[in-house]
Amino acid sequence: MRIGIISDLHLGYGLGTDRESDAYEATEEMLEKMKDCDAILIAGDMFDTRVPRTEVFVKGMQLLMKPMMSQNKVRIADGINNKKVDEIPLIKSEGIPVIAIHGTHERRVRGLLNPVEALERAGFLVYLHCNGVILERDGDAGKERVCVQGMSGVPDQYSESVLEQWNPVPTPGCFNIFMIHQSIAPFMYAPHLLPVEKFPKGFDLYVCGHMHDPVKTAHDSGTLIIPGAPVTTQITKESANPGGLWIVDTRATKADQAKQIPLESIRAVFFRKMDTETTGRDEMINEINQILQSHSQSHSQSHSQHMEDGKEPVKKPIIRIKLTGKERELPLENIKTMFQDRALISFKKATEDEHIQAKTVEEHRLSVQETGKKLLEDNLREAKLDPRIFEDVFELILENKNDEVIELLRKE
Ligand SMILES: [Mn+2]
Repeated sequence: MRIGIISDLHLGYGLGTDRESDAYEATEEMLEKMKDCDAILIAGDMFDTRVPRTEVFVKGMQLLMKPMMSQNKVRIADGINNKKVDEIPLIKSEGIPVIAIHGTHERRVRGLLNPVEALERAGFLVYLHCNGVILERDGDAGKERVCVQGMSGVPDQYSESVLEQWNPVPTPGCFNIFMIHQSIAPFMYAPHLLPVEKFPKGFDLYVCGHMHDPVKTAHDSGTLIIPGAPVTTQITKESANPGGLWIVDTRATKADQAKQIPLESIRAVFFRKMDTETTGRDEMINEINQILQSHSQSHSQSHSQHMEDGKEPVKKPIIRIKLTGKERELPLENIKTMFQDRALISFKKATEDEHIQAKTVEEHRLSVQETGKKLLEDNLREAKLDPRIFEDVFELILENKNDEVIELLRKE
């Protein structure tokens, strides 16, 4: 079987900014490129928020119509660990099955429906959390079976124990896929990491959502893929590899099994450090011009007839400049305006708080909800309560579940 694998789509990311359609366009391109796949896996963070706006949610549904409405020979034959196959209401059973887990951005307090779970109830996909399904297809070489088991995102401090308790094992006679959405060592740094060595043994393919930089490596006797994010949500590195679409051919040899497919709809990202002591306004403008020149050259090589074809014009690249050295008055707004038709430029001052720095200027505009969340987090910290519960507390408050808030705080 040919399995298309994507992750961290973050639909709804950059709402109200120049980048608001980036996630949709990348997802649309990836789904188009998966139209002859037998199944599609989404390894979490399909949406950017746990309760997407209706506009974003319906966009997600419209995107999923494409695989749902195509023809396919694969059927979902069986469930693993209490996944009841006949209870999955897939809209059109001949469509390409989409199998998804929820990510950290979509996780909700126990008892509240998360958006990926909601899509399963509406018939758009199969949702997994500590369970799995077996896909079956008749081919020239006989029946082929692929088993997909998934664990949705849980708070990092519980990831090891949840996985241990679930303890998935490969299904005999199948190509076995294990899918997870967590902070995994050694692929990222976070206070609580799940070491990759704790993954269950014997799977043919390991798929990890959450990390946004793509990776392909060997693991145990199989292959490990981090699909990565097709939209850049954090720009902090000199060179960021865009994530995106991977296609796995279960019949190919291990070396040829997984391939990343290049995407055209992804916005180019450039990151530069500039020392304010040696770089003035003119040097900055020069550097930006150079970036734009090399960008348009490399772009005209790969998509020569783009503009002439009357297709979409090339997306403005993101240029992020980190200012180091002593703080100095520089006409930053002026430079941004100067290039506004050619690039999305943002500056990051050395003195800014690290946490906020990782976002672009547009993203700084916190929504009312985010501001409320921040206030609550600070208050909980001051009251010497575990700030890790703040997200749950905040969500329960939003849902008017006051008794449950009190119960949660009492437990602490
Ligand atoms: Mn993500």
